[in-house]
This record gives sequence, C-alpha cells and structure tokens, in this order.
Amino acid sequence: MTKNKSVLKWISNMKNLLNPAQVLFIDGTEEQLEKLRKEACKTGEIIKLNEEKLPGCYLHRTAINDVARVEDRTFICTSTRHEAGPTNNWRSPNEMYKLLYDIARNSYNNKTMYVIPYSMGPIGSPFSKIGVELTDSIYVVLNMAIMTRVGDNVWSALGESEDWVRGLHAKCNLDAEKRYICHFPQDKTIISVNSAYGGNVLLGKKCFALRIASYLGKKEGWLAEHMLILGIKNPKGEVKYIAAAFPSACGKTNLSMLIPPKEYLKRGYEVYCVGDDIAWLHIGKDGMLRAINPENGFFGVAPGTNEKSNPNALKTTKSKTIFTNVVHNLDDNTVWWEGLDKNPPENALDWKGTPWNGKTSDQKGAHPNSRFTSPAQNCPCISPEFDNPAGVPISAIIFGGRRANTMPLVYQAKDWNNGVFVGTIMSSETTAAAVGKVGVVRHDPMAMLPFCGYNMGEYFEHWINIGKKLGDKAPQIFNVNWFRTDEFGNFIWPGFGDNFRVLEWILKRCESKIAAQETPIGAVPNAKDINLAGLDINEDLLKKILDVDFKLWATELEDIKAFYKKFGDDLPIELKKELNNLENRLIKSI
Ligand code: OXD
Ligand code: MN
Repeated sequence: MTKNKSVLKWISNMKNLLNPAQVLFIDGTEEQLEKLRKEACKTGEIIKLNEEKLPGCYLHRTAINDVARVEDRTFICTSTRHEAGPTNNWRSPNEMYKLLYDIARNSYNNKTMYVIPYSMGPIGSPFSKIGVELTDSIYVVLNMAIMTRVGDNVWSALGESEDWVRGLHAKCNLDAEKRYICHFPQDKTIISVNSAYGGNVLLGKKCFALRIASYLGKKEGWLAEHMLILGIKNPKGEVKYIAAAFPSACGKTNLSMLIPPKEYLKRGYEVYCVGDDIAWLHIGKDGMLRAINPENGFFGVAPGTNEKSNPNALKTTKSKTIFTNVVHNLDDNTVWWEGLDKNPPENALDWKGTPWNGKTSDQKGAHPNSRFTSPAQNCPCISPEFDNPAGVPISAIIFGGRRANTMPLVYQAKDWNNGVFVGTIMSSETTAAAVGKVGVVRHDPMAMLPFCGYNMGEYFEHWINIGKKLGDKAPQIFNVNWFRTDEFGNFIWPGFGDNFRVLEWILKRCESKIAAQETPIGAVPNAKDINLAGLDINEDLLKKILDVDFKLWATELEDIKAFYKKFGDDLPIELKKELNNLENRLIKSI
C-alpha cells in the first residue's frame, strides 16, 4: 500500500466514478497472483494448461471483435491539435475526459478495482518511470505482472512524488463503437475503455512506454523508441549493443534473441537479448547513447514462432506464460499455432473457442495476432545487463521495414542527420498487429507512426538535436530490409539466424574495418563482405538484394516528398536538406 497523497486522491476520485464493489492493491507477491489466477480460472477468464508440459502457463481468449491495436480509435489529447501533429488522431482533453468518464461511469459495478503499481525500467534506475494502472480485469493484472515490475517496492521508490503516470482501464462491455485508447500527455494520463486486447490495455506498454514516454523524452532530453536492444559478444569477449526499430510484427522479437549460424557459434560469438520491443535511450554520463528496456517481459506474436525461426522465444514460452488467442489442443491441454510445427492437433478449439481439426480445417486455428506473454528472465539468452540501471551503450541504430523491393538488404547512412532522414523515410507493409488491411505499404517513420505521443515534425527535430548533443559519440545508423522478394514473391534472404551475417557487417562498419560501395542513398556492402558460408545464396543473388534501383528510388523520392508535405513548417530544415541532397545525388546517377 501507499501513503502517496496524489495517488490516494486519484484512486478515491476513480472509485467514485467507477463504483467498484471493492479495491485490491496488487502487491506483486506470488501468493496474491496465484489467488487471482485461481479466481480467473473459475470464471473462465483464463484456462490452466498442462502443468507438466507447460508449468505455470494459461490460455486466454479475447472477444472476437477485440484482437489487435485500434489505431483509428487511439487519440492524443493535447490542448491544441498542432501539439498532436498531422499523424495522430486528436481530440481536445475536455471533450475526451467527459466522453470517457461518461463511458466508464459505474462500469466497475459489482467488480473489483485492481490497483497495479508498476515501474517501467529497473526499480530505482534514474531512467525508470512509475505508473499506476486501474483495471477491472485479472487478465490485465496477470499480464502486467509479467510485462512490468509490479509490487510494493514500486510504492517505496515513488515515495511522496507526484511524478507518475495515471492509467485507467475499464473493459465496460467491449463495445467496439465505444472503444477509445486515449492519451493526455500533458496530464501524464491514459484512459482505455471497451477493450481487453494487450496492446490497448497493458497500459505500461505502447500507451506509457511509447506514447507518453516519447512526449516526456522530448521535454526531458531523451528518446522513447519502438526498438529492440541486443548485444553481440565477439570471440574476444567484447560486447557491442545495437538498437533496432521495426514496425509491429516485422521480426523484432526474432532478431533480438537470434542464434547466430553454426560457424559463428563455433568461433565463440553470442547474442544477448536486452529487449524485443521498446528502448528508452538517454545520453549517459559517459556521453554515449545508453539504452534500457523499460519492460520486464515479452508480448510476442505466436504464429511463425518455431524451433527454426526463434528457438529462444519458443523456450521462453515453456513456463509462466499467458497465451492469448492461440489453438487449445484438447488432447494434452497444450497450445498450438500456425507455423509452430507441421503437426496441428485434430482435437482442438480454435482461437474463438470453436471445435477445430487442424488436419482438415481450411481456417486458421490461431489468430494471426495471437500472442504469448512471457517473463524476460525465461529467455535463455537474456542479457546479464538486463537490469543494469545505467543501460547499455549503443554502437549502432538500425531501421527496417517490410519491403518487397526498393530497399537493399542493408545500407549505412552517411552521418547522424542522414541517418535520421533514413529513419523518417521508413515505409513498411501493414501487419495483423493493428486492425485494418494487411500488406499495404505505408510510411512509418522510425516505426513510431502509431506510437509517437506528440507532433511528429517536432519528434524529427528532437532526433536531430540528440545527435548534436552526442557529437562524435553518436551511434552509426543503418537501414535493413529482410523482406526483398523474387519475381514469384518468395523472400530471397533467408532471415532469422542468418541476419547475424548482416549484423556482423554493421559492426565492422562501426569499427571502420571494411570499405563499402557509396551509392546515392548511402553505403552498401561489397558483396564479398557479407559472409555467405553455409548458405544457399551465391554472390550474384546477394548482389540482387544489395542493388539500389535508381528508377524505383526516383518514385520513392516523390512519395517521400508528398509525405514530408504533411509536416509543413514543422519539418526540420536539416531533413529538407537531406531530401534535396538525395534528389541531387539520384539525378546525377540516373
Ligand atoms: C506490439 C505491437 O505488440 O507493436 O509490440 O503491436
Ligand atoms: Mn511493438
């Protein structure tokens, strides 16, 4: 419990609004969580899975209309529309508080109000921040207890401070027409109603650690990014860290915990995962850009996760995991999803809970955005620096999207400002992580389109300013694309563990160990410098995916210009220059 006056006052106000039958403070103890699991099993909110095969694991099914983030119902509520910028949905705070409180009023009737104190980042780190989430869902409590650091020690760390983020979640009746995910960055407040899907309701994740935190980062001089963080240990025992931004469901979890190809393992290379989704980046006392992962678990996409694509993730899900919207194998009370193996269960329930025979059905059994929520400490390659309050120093930043053409396998930006430009011109095909059409190429600067909590033009400027502060300690910036396809639509690059070969090139470039080919967009590898040993790809095929097609880039340029127009006068002059420079270089080359 806490004596913090600002917390108690808010809880009392919310109690009056929501009218719960009782209030339960989550203390983070296993005993309390176990009680809640039992209660949720009784009501059917979660299902206990086979204790021998999947110890401590549970299955949950969301409502059928509530399976992904809802970007069109996500709002940034700042005093002016301009503060939210051209890429966010905006409503005025007054209008939205009224609307949301009217929706939520009395919605905890006959229910328990759970009060979750949580820390984003290691408790006590100068880079960490505290939040309190109110919810009427045990599923949310149990997920938050995996994804964040929850418990009484958070109250101790907070003390009497008023510096914490308010988060109200109310399931209401899951009415999709009244579903709102709203952020009030100026009040450090989040309100989410009528949903129970993770990305909309685990308020520490996208809502706090990205939307509210990006706004705080702008004010306080740091960055909150949609990035994985990984460490690579070389045979000499030196570890270098990389932060990489990719849109949702584009392989961040896979890259963050990849297992290098055999020949690298033999030589003593290792990969450590620090985080798979979010990085908070500060300029450290040593002047380096330092990253912490504010989360404490993984909320990963299940379909496609298997022994080949991500053996570490698979192992991570084998205990203390909550599965959401996957197939329930009734024969042995375990779970299954598309791409797990070639042996779907015959006697099963699909993600909707309807009988499903994986051998005969032509319907998918798991939802394409079905998830696992697992503790970070389950991951076999979790970094020994995971809890380091000072974070890890970043040598390279990678941006990457899902593009069938145009973007080469990898290229290096010329300098920080050019690298920021490269991040801002990212485009990617949409995925099932958000409601809407899948496979449509859209601009997604720094993979932050759905997550930037303020005007994106100002966000670009903030990036430029961080570079000025970092000076020659700024990480090198790269762009990758694992998703180039051949004329039949097949991916050319094998991806997964073999992406290590590209990371090796990136680190060599950071240490100025190898030359590269200068092109109008940046430095592209000489084909001989990407190690293909043990792969089915020859240098000619590699050259195909390293190719920079000037004609396609001319089209891309027009597209970037149109996108940039959105930002009007908020587009930093440095980026206008970068765009002009790119155009001039392309004109000269065509
Ligand atoms: C996620 C997402 O869940 O980006 O990480 O949607
Ligand atoms: Mn994400």
